[in-house]
Amino acid sequence: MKLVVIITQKEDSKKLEEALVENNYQLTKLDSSGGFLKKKNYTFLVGINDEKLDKLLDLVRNICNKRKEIITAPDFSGTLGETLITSGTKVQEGGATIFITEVSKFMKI
Ligand code: 2BA
Repeated sequence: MKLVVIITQKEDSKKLEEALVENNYQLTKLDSSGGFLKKKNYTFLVGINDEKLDKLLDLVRNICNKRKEIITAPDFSGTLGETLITSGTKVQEGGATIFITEVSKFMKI
């Protein structure tokens, strides 16, 4: 069994949630935000049997918008380690960030 953690942009989250439910995936949706851009995003926790993983990844691929380059907002500035990040910094966003972990035990009590 796997626990799949999917971080999506707000714009894609509703569609993804609907598609997961339609395709019989059980999920928990958490409000979250990125540490870097501080923008609201959503994190899905999806527990699945291994054979459902490929279909899940296909759904995410089809729904979550492709990664694109954006320029940080004019009022954005801060440090990241020793790097100063200022307005006008280019970063990639969109798509989804996915962690796939092995579940050693699963139970409902
Ligand atoms: P944020 O942390 O707000 O990051 C937004 C985008 O800014 C990232 O997009 C990436 O392109 C850029 N970025 C983030 N940290 C950076 C850094 N240290 N140096 C340069 N650029 C940086 P994505 O990679 O698509 O990430 C989207 C969101 O997914 C992130 O929002 C965060 O909420 C989550 N995420 C991504 N990687 C993660 C990780 N390794 N662990 C936990 N959460 C992660």
